[in-house]
Formats: sequence, structure tokens, C-alpha cells
Amino acid sequence: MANKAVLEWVDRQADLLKPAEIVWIDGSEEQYEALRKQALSTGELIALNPEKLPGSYLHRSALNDVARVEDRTYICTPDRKDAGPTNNWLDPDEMKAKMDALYDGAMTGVTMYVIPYAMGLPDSPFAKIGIEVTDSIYVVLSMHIMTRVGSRILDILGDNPDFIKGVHAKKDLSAEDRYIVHFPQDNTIESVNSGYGGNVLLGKKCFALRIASCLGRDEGWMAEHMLILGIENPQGEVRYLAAAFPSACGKTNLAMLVPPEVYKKKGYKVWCVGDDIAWLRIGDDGRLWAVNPEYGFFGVAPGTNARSNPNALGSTSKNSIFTNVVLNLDDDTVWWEGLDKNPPENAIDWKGNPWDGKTAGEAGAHPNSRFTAPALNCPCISPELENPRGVPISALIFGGRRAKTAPLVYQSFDWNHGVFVGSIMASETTAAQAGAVGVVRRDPMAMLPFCGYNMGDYFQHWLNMGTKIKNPPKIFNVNWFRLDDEGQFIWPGFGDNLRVLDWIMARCFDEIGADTTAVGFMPKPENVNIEGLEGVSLDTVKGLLSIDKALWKEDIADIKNFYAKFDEFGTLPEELRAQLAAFEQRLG
Ligand code: GTP
Ligand code: SPV
Ligand code: MN
Repeated sequence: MANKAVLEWVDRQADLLKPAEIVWIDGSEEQYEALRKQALSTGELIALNPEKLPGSYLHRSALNDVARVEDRTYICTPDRKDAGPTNNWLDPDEMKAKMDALYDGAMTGVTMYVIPYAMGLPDSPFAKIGIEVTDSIYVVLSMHIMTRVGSRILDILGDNPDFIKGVHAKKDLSAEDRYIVHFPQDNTIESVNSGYGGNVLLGKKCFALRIASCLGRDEGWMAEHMLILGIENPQGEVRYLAAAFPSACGKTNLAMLVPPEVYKKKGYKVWCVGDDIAWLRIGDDGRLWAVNPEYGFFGVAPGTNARSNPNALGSTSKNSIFTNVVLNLDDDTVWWEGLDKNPPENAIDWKGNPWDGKTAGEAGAHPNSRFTAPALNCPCISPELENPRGVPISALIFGGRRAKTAPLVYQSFDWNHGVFVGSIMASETTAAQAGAVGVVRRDPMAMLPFCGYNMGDYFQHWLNMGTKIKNPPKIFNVNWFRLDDEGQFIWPGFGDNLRVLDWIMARCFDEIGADTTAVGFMPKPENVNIEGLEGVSLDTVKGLLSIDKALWKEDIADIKNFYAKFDEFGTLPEELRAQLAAFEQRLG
């Protein structure tokens, strides 16, 4: 390895972190096998049943370290304005000094692993290369599943000094000194005192969203918190869409959905291209093209079962890592709430304590317990995952978890209105981030925790992209989570969401009409296909599509408060203000 910039940077990290030794991850099975052995000997990994879950392991994180920590996540730009009102900010020099102090000697006596990896297909012109140093074998093995790793990445980088730098030290996992810090101007990410997924697998949210969103702004593309899927119709034509839902609001489930019987019989298939992140570029043909920069899934375990998401279970059938789920001692398999109705009785819960599912009062798996699984394991993985061009996107979909207000589906009037629809997204918080669960908050484009720059400028970037895409995708909003008076979900969701995607695709290809309403274009209720769907009548659909103007007016008050946050920096695009005023008028 002769890349001077890489060598110098790794040396500098070693000088600061003072590890006992440095190991470069070459991507060989022998090296991974040796690391697995070592992690098994220390308890960092627990081996699972080699027949039932070959090549798979359980990992438990520290009790105080089970989710992303948004209040400890920083964007440190020289000018505070560039971080904007929705990100934590500190002066880069000040933060650098703070991090250097925390890093000083943080790897004393342990090994520093150097992971060269690519986000995107390594050979494609759109791939971006990163190097992460870490003291965690769990991180090394998870990065191997989630990204493309190894010496071949260094070969591709050659002597190019342009790579994304990532530093991770577990240190003592102290929550008070936990920081996830981004320096976009230096393409650098620094993480300390955590061992949890999104905080430490630096290729994912830190790089492929926060840093990449800055690169996209500068280079004319977009990094979005979106799944990508293809719907193959009976004629064999595959149409693609990308959808942004906040964390734990259904991206993985939608990305791998199994069509309902009536659709299957007609010959419909769904192909998963990605479940969490999309990089979107304008193609030569004037359409928007999407690639999934990842190579694996870091999915929510609870609620995943043979009915809700058989393809996720297929993905985790081998070579996977489970984090913070239940260990069934009878056969060394794993369990989580919602997997089936037979919780193990002789088990260990996510905290490492004996647990009997028949008598336990507490959940055995953490609500944000996760699986890390190779994308190529997924029974419905699209061959286009390995296509450097990506897939052409016909629809962009926004959605959140709303008990009321948001209808099942609506379409924006045009691109700019679609950007407005994305900008006013709101959703109830989930266990994917530390803090209260079930609180409605504005989460524009599902990017509130992941936009690496001033979100007002980000809205403007979306508006600018609209002027450059000759054949832009149509933009929609969905909500699978409306509740009835008893607090039950009205819409069956999961595979049946294809019924809504079907209407969306028909709209994109001018195959169906719509009603014009104050919020946007909406399906005529009889155009939502409920054939073969038990418990859902035309009246149910009418209810799901109903617009309660009083609730929307309450929402507008909250949107105004949210927009006002940008006043300090003057970055909210005038276009969005105009869209809001027009919306208010339409509501009357
Ligand atoms: P992140 O990985 O955090 O970004 O989450 P995600 O957006 O991929 O969410 P995921 O698909 O893992 O779903 C999160 C939770 O929502 C799980 O408990 C699912 O069972 C539940 N869920 C997903 N889709 C639906 C749906 O259509 N209806 C209902 N009611 N619940 C759903
Ligand atoms: C999310 O929280 O949106 C996730 C999991 O996909 S994490 O990688 O922790 O961000
Ligand atoms: Mn996510």
C-alpha cells in the first residue's frame, strides 16, 4: 500500500490513539475467521446454531448504548450557518480539541483495525471510498456485511488522496462523553464512546447521508434516506421507486414486500434494490437514477416475522449478526417480540439476564434490536444492486407515522409542491433514536437527523434539482399508520402496501385519473384495489383518504413554527413560503 495520504493519516490516528498494534483489513475470509474466533473468546460475539443459522452471531451492546444519539451528533462547519438550525454545532477547532483529548491514548493496549471500504460499486465512477479506523471487531465484521471492504478498495483508490476519513474508538462507552462528529469541509467523521450501529458503522448514516449530502449539494446529486424497489408487472416491465420514511417507519419492510395473493397470481413481483439509503443522480436520458451505496441491511428485528417480512428472515438465514435480541439456550437461535407466538422459556434477554418468555414481564429483545445481513442473501434482491448505473426512478415517496392527519396516499401537484410536501413531513419518534417514543416531530424528507448541512439550503438544493431533471419522478406522500378510535392500525400495511404503490405507478405512467383536493391529487376510493382484502371496505378506504381540515390547520401552525427556525439564517426558500401560503388558502 503506497498511498501517502492514507498512510500519513493512519499514522496520525495511531500517534493519537496509541494502539498496541495496527491491523489492516484485507477482506480475506481467513482474516475475518481469525477475528470471529477472537471475538468469541472475549464474549463480544456469541456463536449461533451452525445448522439453523450458519455463519451467524449474536452481539449485545452496552445497556446505555442501544440507539443513535441525536443530541450528541454534531456538524462542525467553520460557519455556524452551514450547519443550520436543525443540527448541533460547535466550532471545528474547539470540537477537534475536545475529540483529541478524548482520543488521546484511547486504544492503549488494544488493536486498531484499518478498514478500507467503498460506498457504491467500487469500480463505478459514482463510488466513494472511505477508510475507518476502529478498535471494535464487531464494527469490522459489520462493515464487512454492510459495505464492500478490503485491499481491493485500496488498489482502486491508488494514490488518490481523496477519501472519507472515519475514526471510531469505543473508549469506555461513557454516555456523557459520547460524540458523533462530522467535519464536512475535511470529509472527516469522528465517533467516540459508542458501539451501536448508526454511531459506529461510519459508512452508513455518517458518510452515506451526512457527508454525502454535502458532496451531493456541491456536485449536483442527492443523498437520501430512501429505500429503492422495483415492481415487475405481468408484462415483465420493472418500474422503480424510492421512498423516504423516518427511522423505524417501514423502509426495510416496504423494500422487500411480498405481493398479496391477487397480485402474485397476476404475475406481479417486487425487487429490492436497497432498504435505507439512495444516491440519486441525473442520467443522460434526463431521468433521475438511484443506486444503493450499501451492501447489507441493518434492520429492525422486532415485528419481523414470516408473515410481515419473510424476505428479511431469508436475508438473516446465514452469515448475519444479531444485536440485542433474545438468545434461545435450547437451540442457540434468536428470538424477538413479534417473531412468533412461542417465546423461548430457557433464554437470555438482550441485557444478558436469564429470561423466560412465558413468565417475563419485560420484553426480551430491545425495541431497537437489529440484524446485520448481507443484501445478497435477500430472496428478492434485485440484480440491479450490482449495476453501476442504478435504476431509473419513476416515483419519489415521502411518508411518516401519523395516527391522524395524513391520508393513506396523495400526489403532489408538481415537483416544487412535492418538495414542499417533503419539507412538511412529520412523524412519531421511534426507538431508533435515544429519547421519547411516539412524539410527533417534523422530519423533512426523513432527513432531520441525517442532513449534513443547513436544511434550508437542502430544500433549495431539492428545488434546484427540479429545474435540472428533464423527466422528473412524480412525488407522493403515504401514511400506513392511521389509527382507529381503539388505537388499532386501520390499513393492513406490509404486503398490502403494494395496492397503494400500484396506484402510484399508474399515476406515474398516466394510466389512471385522480381527484384534485386541497392537499394534492388523491385516488378515487374505488381505484384503490381492495380485492381479496379482508376487513377493508370501500368505506374504510374513504376514511383513510379523508382530509380533516381542522387537523391540517393545526399542522400548519406547527409547520410555521418549524419554518421559523430558519429565520435566524435566512435560508428557507421563498418558494416554500409561497407553497405554504397557497396550501393555507386551499384549505380555506
Ligand atoms: P430504519 O432501519 O430505522 O431506518 O427503519 P425502517 O424505516 O427500515 O423501518 P422497518 O421497515 O424496519 O419498520 C419498523 C417497524 O415498523 C417494524 O416494527 C415494522 O413491523 C413496522 N412496520 C413496517 N411497515 C409497516 C406497515 O406497513 N404497517 C404497520 N402497521 N407497521 C409497519
Ligand atoms: C436508522 O436509525 O435510520 C437506521 C439505523 O437505519 S442506524 O444505522 O442506527 O441509523
Ligand atoms: Mn434508516
